[in-house]
Amino acid sequence: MFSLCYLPTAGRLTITMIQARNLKAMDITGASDPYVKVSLMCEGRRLKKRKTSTKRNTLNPVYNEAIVFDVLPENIEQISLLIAVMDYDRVGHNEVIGVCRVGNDADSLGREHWSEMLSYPRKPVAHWHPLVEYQETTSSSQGGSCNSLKAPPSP
Ligand SMILES: [Ca+2]
Repeated sequence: MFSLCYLPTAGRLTITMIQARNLKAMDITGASDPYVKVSLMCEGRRLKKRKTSTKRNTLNPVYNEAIVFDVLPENIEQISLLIAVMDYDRVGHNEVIGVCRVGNDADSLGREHWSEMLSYPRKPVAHWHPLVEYQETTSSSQGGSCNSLKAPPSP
């Protein structure tokens, strides 16, 4: 479960990772060491990423951690968030437990959550999201309107 909150005047998108439950066990201990990686995406490209702390040996982690991205109002329509729950491993690669997406171009709940956030600016909106298996999407789109995200706010 996470909440989304957008402040149009400040151009600030806040995602608060609240908790997850019934995660898949990735370790032989029968549990996982989950942390959440949030990527700010634009047309298939990752612009920025942030992650939460790692909760050790649990399938029901509680985070209550806020992640903030700067997104100008003129760019909010083009971006989406890729939220990946990861299992930390001391040895070898960290594995993806599952992902979900929110944004204008996301599926059903991801799109509804996003439009609810835009309809109620400054108000955090929280929802549970199901995790799906991660599939790497190959996108060859380059440049385009994403470049404008780096522009400074107009005076
Ligand atoms: Ca692990």
